[in-house]
Amino acid sequence: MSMRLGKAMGFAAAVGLGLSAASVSAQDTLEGIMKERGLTQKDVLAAAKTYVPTGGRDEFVAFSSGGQSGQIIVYGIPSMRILKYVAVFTPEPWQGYGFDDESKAVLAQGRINGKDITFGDTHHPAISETNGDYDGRYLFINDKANPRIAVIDLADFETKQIVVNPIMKSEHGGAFVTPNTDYVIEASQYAAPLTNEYVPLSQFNEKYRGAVTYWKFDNAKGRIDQSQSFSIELPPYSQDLSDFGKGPSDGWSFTNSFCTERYVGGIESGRPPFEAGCSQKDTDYMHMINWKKAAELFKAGKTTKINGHDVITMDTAIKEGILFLVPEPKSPHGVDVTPDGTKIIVAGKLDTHASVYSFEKLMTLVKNKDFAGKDPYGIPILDLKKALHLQLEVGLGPLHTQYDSKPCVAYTSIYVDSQVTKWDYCEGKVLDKISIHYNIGHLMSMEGDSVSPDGKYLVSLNKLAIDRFNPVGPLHPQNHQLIDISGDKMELLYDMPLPLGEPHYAVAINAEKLKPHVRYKVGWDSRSDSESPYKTRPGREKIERKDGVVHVYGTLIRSHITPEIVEVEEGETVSFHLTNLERAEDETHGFAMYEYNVNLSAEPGKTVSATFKADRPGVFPYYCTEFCSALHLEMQGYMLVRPKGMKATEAKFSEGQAYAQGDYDKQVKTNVDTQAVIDSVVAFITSRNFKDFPPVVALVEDATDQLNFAADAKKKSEDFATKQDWQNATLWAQQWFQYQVKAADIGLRAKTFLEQNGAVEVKQ
Ligand code: RUQ
Ligand code: CUA
Repeated sequence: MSMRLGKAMGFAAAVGLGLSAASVSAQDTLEGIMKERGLTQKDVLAAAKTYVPTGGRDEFVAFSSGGQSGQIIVYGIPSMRILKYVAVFTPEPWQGYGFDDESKAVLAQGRINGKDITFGDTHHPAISETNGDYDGRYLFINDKANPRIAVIDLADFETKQIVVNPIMKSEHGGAFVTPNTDYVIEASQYAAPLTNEYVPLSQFNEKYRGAVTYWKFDNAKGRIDQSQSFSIELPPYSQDLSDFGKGPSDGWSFTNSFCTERYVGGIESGRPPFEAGCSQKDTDYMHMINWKKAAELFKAGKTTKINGHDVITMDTAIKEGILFLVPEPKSPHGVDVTPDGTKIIVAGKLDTHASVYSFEKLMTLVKNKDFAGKDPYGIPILDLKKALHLQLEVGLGPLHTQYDSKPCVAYTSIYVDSQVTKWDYCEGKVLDKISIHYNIGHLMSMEGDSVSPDGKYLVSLNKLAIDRFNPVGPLHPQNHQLIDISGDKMELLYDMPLPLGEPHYAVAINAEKLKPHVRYKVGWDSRSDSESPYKTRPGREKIERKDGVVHVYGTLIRSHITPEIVEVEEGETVSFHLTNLERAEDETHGFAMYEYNVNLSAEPGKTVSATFKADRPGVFPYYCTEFCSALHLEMQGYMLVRPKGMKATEAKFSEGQAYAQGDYDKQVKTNVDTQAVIDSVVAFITSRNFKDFPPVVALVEDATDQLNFAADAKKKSEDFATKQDWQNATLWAQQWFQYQVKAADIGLRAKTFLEQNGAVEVKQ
């Protein structure tokens, strides 16, 4: 069928010429599409379970580690639509992260021994908790390569703080939080001296150490308080994942380890490699630590300072009875406390079993000092058999465990078999298995780390995608697979390619618990969460030279940057401070400038700064990078750098006189007509219960701002008109019109919202 005929038929259908059913294309029926695309009933069911129609919202929001990208990936479940990348350890231009002075200061907190680290190997995100339930306030994530923990505020999804671990050189077992987010745990991985000095590997057993750090979180301030944080010295075993107790086990934390052989490698000199040397023994150790008692020891000053940080030594920990070891099957990886806190599940990478420890049994052994022995450092070892609730064969290469809303039901990732095993950890039986693609690492159930998991969905975070997607070269996307766990049998619903890797762990929260704001108070420094000293109000824009710096106090609003012309002298340090005056949702302005690596993002209300040295004479255009309005391309300006010693010249403008009185009168008439439209929209809004709709209240606030600007421009145009300066009178009348158009646009958005959301008429 030719294009033209097709169009004609579409037109005929539209005007209701009643074409017969036979001419309805196969593309118009479900059966037709299924046939054409080769979809099965199961496929269509899966699509229906995951599809979120336009404008719809997801039930859960997942925060995934972005791996070495140093970011966090935010996506919705069940649609698996990516919503955001949160910049954490790595500069990210779109968000201006690592480009504006405010976020540079956050990244600078993550410097190690004076060096900038511009990546992070993120592994485990954790959502803040209240009484063991996710509360949606904060998010934490660790960096394995350069031991650091970051704090992200979920009020605006921005990274607020990075803390550097003062004693570790490698870590893995973070971030996990206590049931009321009093502490965030970080456990080391590859042992190293806790000081920064050189120690030969021949002294590995004596001088290399592991550690676990308890970072104190100040819930009121939303920041980690380093002065109230402490660590416990551990043997040079490779500590791994950690988890905090909850309910009956609250007050304790659990940290796995592997390579308790303390093997030091050396393949280059003919010794067997680490992988062989580190898997000789049949068991490794879980470290069990009474962190509440440890916190008391810290407060009582029973610590030693290492690199200025408080450390409870192994000797003190043993003497005070806060540190125990529990054997666990060969090369364990995950350690996961059950939602009710009564059991701890550990899986050994080289063992086919998952081991379920009973916290009650562990405590009885501790209380009765019923020890099976001591490790070389004198730490009491509990008896494996006496501590177990049960062991169950779950598959080859079990790694991590997540929990269902149904009691006693757990899901364990099976790396080697590429499967998920669903099992009952109370009774010890396998309930179901499902294949994934391929080599699953972590898995995530909804709110699966909390005291009350939501069940419903499970995401399999696979290490390999291999053949699942369109090929894009040797580096493949990652594959997150969505699994329906609401019934008895697990059902695979969706494959999502993730183009940032390698994601290790993810956590998902019920979307209703997240209430991020859509704008900042005008003049807000979002990184320090306080009013910016550079906040600038409309009409107060200025350029000020102070202490050798040219401070440009500017504003951004559709569609101009004030100031539009900035002239400085070669060699001067320039500091742009830009405040986005918008109140409307999603009206972000960007700011990019030639040559100086300046690229800012100013969300509504935000104040951001960029400081640099204007080191050569020249002309440097700047502009807004977000397509914010019809006249976005005109949102531009120039920084002029005069050669050193040259006098400033008064700008002479060359555009000439274009307008006469007739033009002015015509524009004013347009404006008066436009105002009538605006008035009718305003009348509609105010006659409805708009105050019951917060998004509309915000829009009205914003429209009012625009109308005030319009009034201001109107006044200016009239002043020029009285002076018969028709050029400037007309230009200001056009500007007055610009503000009216923006007000009308916002007003119409508000009116549509009210119409679509069942607003009712109210008596005036
Ligand atoms: S990791 S695949 Cu949590 Cu870093 Cu287990
Ligand atoms: Cu502001 Cu484009």
